[in-house]
Amino acid sequence: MGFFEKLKQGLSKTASSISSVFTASELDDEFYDDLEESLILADLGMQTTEEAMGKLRSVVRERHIKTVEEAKLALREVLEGMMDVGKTTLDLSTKPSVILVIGVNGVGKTTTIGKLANLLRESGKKVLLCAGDTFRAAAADQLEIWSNRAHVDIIRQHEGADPASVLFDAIAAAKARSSDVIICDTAGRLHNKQNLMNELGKISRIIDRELPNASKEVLLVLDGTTGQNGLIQAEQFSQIAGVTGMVVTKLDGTAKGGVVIAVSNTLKIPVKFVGVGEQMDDLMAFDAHSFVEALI
Ligand SMILES: Nc1nc2c(ncn2[C@@H]2O[C@H](COP(=O)(O)OP(=O)(O)OP(=O)(O)O)[C@@H](O)[C@H]2O)c(=O)[nH]1
Ligand SMILES: [Mg+2]
Repeated sequence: MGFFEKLKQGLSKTASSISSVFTASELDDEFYDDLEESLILADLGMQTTEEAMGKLRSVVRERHIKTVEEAKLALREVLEGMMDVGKTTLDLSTKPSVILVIGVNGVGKTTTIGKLANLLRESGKKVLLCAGDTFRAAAADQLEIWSNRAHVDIIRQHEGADPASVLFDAIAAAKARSSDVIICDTAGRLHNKQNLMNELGKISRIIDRELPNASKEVLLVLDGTTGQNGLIQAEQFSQIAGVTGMVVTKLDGTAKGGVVIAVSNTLKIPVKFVGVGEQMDDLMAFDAHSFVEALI
């Protein structure tokens, strides 16, 4: 199955409730009410839904749109525009570059790192994984399994080690081995914001000290099935960590796929990747155009 088909299949639950709205015969109040309701159900959230509805009404007015089919195309355009909040590609221009992967427990950080490592290796990059989640005993083991699957190196230490020290080792190894990209896993503990802030701050300082001119991406992972709740958590995370991009996972089979639009529109941070399954090739570079086409 191609990527677009996979995305379309993943989003089918979300898409089906929206598409029924477009079987209406007239662009009347009932149409707008139904559409608004379906966007909220798709988990775009109140704020993003209201903005989208307002924009759609203006476009319909300005262009003298008369048919439901034309309104559908206009809605796609509006939503695509709302997701245009920054570059969706990674900046990996230095050797090495660093990608820090952060997010709440269980959202799919480690899995995403495995998939991303594979994608980057396939594109010709020499990748080094850093087992920066030292909080949980099995975390480094899990990352090591992914490093084997993706055929990339890994630097790890014992459980309970200081994540900044693991990263320090990884940076030294990356320099010695001429790696192109270091991808660093982290523990996701939001229940103690201060701890988290301290830990991420320490990690950032190590990068700034050891690789002062390196390109640095901070990817915040969000579980797409958690919808608006996940978005609130993501918002808190994004305030403390200088996030440069979002990854929305578990879009396979959720009815809440619209959260991707809410994420870009409310956080004003571009979604860079989406996860559509648990396998190695289930991560795709995000493309707003294909996304709205699969959704609507
Ligand atoms: N269906 C589906 N499952 C996913 C996806 N991404 C991750 N998962 C699953 O989500 C679960 C948690 O993934 P992890 O990668 O361990 O999440 P994490 O954020 O590293 O978790 P912690 O290390 O505990 O904070 C695993 O069972 C993954 O297989 C996805 O895109 N689709
Ligand atoms: Mg993990």
